Amino acid sequence: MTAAFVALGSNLGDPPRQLARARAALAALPRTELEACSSWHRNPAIGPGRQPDYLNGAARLETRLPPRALLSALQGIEAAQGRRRAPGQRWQARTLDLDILLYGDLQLREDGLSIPHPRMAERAFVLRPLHELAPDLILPCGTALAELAAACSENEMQRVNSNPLPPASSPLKGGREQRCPLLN
Ligand code: A4P
Ligand code: MG
Repeated sequence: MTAAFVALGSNLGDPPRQLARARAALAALPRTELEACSSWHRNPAIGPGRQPDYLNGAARLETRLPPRALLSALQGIEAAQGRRRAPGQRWQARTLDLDILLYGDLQLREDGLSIPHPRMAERAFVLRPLHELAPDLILPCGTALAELAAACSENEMQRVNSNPLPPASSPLKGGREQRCPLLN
């Protein structure tokens, strides 16, 4: 099993409902366990034009799906929740966005798949929920997540859900340093 972190985002339709459905869909993925899910954080959209605020969060999976299969599965969940992509347009408002942030210690730059997610280190809406799940995580490049999270501005982040999943007993809450391991 490999520990993978997925970012969830939504700013069209009914974001709380879509993120709740996305969380359920992640829990139902084949060869995969949903280990933990962050709170949701409301924050302004980064992108062109005027867009509704986003609701963002993060999830920790343990999976036997290879990275490309995981990406396809995530895109299937997006499509099932009405995600429409306008060709050539980035950062448009969306019903649901599911990005792979980390997949074990993998560092990959390929056509259509980059891991770690190339923009994760500069985004409070990614770092904040990820830090909630894994405060002691060291990224594959060697940087401590806590350092990045402390450096980014969280002024406009508003936590809207104080009922994250699960369990206080999650191994990620233990305070020990964690190197985004390939678990077995
Ligand atoms: N792709 C490459 N690597 C990955 C990966 N690690 N995970 C490819 C998922 N997909 C990956 O993504 C475009 C292509 O990226 C896919 O075909 C996939 O093969 P997309 O979901 O179609 O489009 P996108 O999300 O608009 O593009 P991109 O470049 O991933 O956008 P970002 O950088 O993720 O930004 N503001 C707030 N507040 N909250 C947000 O969540 N999100 C975005 C999207 C912009 N502004 C935002 C938010
Ligand atoms: Mg995406």
